[in-house]
Amino acid sequence: MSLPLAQSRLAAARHVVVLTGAGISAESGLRTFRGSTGASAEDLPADMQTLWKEFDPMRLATPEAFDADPAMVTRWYDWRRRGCLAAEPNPGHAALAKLERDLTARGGTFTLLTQNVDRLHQRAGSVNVVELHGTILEWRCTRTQRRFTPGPEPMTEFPPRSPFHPEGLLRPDVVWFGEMLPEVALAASARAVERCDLFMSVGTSSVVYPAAAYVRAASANGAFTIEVNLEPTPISGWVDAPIHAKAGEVLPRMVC
Ligand code: BJW
Repeated sequence: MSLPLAQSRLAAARHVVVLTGAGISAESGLRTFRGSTGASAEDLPADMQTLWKEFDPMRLATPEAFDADPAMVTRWYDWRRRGCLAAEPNPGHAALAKLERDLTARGGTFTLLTQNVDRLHQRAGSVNVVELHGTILEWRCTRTQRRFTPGPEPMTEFPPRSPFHPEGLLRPDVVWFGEMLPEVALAASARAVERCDLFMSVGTSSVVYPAAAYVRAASANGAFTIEVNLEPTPISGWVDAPIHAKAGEVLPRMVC
């Protein structure tokens, strides 16, 4: 019922915003933080559970955690960084890149707001990508804030020393709980959300703010709203077209 409606609204839309979360990269083999994995949780070994089932976010994804144990935090982030480098974009990422090409070719606009730090959208060909939570592929000096791109090999020193300052450490250039999102990303998101006539939320549990507030803001501005998720989330009850399916299967059908 919702899929044909979503398809026709997408075909008619001119200014589209898509917000993605970890679920779109699940079919590339990257673990989500929360929510459904598409399998019964009891059947899964620990290394296939959602991240926050196996690891405590307050001990890993906050500035306080980094200050308390920078070696443990950077070791965990280097492990995840290498997982992102080894992953490949999937048909869901490719479909969004095609949607951007099609829309811009017919004079529309497309903005991809992603909470993901894995850069798989860019590798699939998406261009107008706003990284709300930064990227795990770049690290930055705690003293100078200069960015550094580590090579593909595993890091050997934890915490890694900064090449830019004798007392600096390198930390992943991601946004932890309690940290502000990058100002340019916030400004670009606000502009895109305000002007869009269609907003689609894909593979996000819609519980982390401020990203979780964008779909409501777009709806209040009159945009048609679509959700693609394996399971119901806090927004499923009121979006115009809730679609409960795998992003990698349904997005290529929506963007044909
Ligand atoms: C599939 C699928 C398939 C699976 N197909 N679907 C207002 C109210 C309440 C709290 C706050 C608020 N404003 C700010 C806060 C505090 C906080 C917050 O939101 N807390 C909530 C948890 C309550 N926000 C912040 O601190 C943010 N900063 C900020 O607002 O600064 C100002 C401020 C500070 C303090 C107080 C007030 C204001 C920063 C948030 C940073 C989030 N960082 C992380 C880690 C990034 C680095 C890293 O990668 O380690 O970002 S946490 C983690 O959650 C990560 C994600 O980007 C983020 C969102 O997760 P996402 O992407 O939705 O993934 P999941 O795993 O949750 O969901 C996956 C979904 O996919 C599931 O639903 C599955 O079903 C589905 N799925 N397979 C389709 N194949």
